[in-house]
Amino acid sequence: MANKEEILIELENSVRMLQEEAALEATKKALAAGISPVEAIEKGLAKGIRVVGEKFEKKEMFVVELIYAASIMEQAIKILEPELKKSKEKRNVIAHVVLGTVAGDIHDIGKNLVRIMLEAGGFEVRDIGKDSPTDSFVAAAKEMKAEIIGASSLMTTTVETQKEVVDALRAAGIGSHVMVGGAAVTDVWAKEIGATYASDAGSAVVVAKHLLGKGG
Ligand code: B1M
Repeated sequence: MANKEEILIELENSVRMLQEEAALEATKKALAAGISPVEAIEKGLAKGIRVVGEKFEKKEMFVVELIYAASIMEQAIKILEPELKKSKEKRNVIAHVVLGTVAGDIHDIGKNLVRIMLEAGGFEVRDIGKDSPTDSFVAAAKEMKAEIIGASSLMTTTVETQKEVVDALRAAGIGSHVMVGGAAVTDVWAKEIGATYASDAGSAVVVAKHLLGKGG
């Protein structure tokens, strides 16, 4: 049986080389070997898809290949999802979160992982999807009386829209915490726009609890 390191490399390589069957097999192998789904994603699948992104940027891969890599990743996450959600017990809701990818940005794999992890961590999440108009963040925040608003952005061209979300919330008199994340986002940017940065799905839970003064 392959060891943990080998399986993580298999996960990374199969996504990187667009080998769908191998990626799904390696994902099942990871579960059988007791590798945590978060590790399988962060140290395997996601590393592979980021290499695809770099190759796309260098024009060594086409957009169809980027789309195919994303579909492999999504299928693999579906296999991991039940395990990801396992820690979700019946308990009181810690707080309410509105979560979306900002307008102009259709990337949602990372945002969906953040949702799964927040839900598993005891938060009630209203996922308003990808390419979400700023008004939708404001409307959902009001409706849900959300303590936290999460805005994801993967592109340098759409991070500015996170600021628009913060400004629109404040203009509507909503003082909820705003958490931002995504590949194009930094801690410095988050501070600049009056939000809080979370680097990955696991730390989004820690950051969300911290914002509410609930440890983590
Ligand atoms: Co595109 N894309 N893409 N893409 N894509 C990037 C982002 C890019 C960096 C690739 C590159 O060129 N190197 C580049 C952006 C460049 C820039 O910044 N300007 C890019 C581009 C250019 C584009 C298009 C414009 C390409 C085109 O059509 N010519 C187009 C965008 C159209 C649009 O949005 N208007 C496009 C499309 C796509 C696909 C549809 C093919 C697909 C997305 C499918 C989907 O999401 N359903 C795709 C993909 C897969 C990528 C890369 C390769 C991988 C993204 C991903 O899923 N990563 C990406 C390269 C990269 O990110 N390095 C790229 C895996 C995921 C687990 O990680 O999303 O980072 P991530 O999420 C993490 C953390 O960031 C964090 O937690 C997650 C889990 O740990 N996190 C949060 C995310 N959101 C958070 C929110 C939080 C907290 C933490 O709080 C609220």
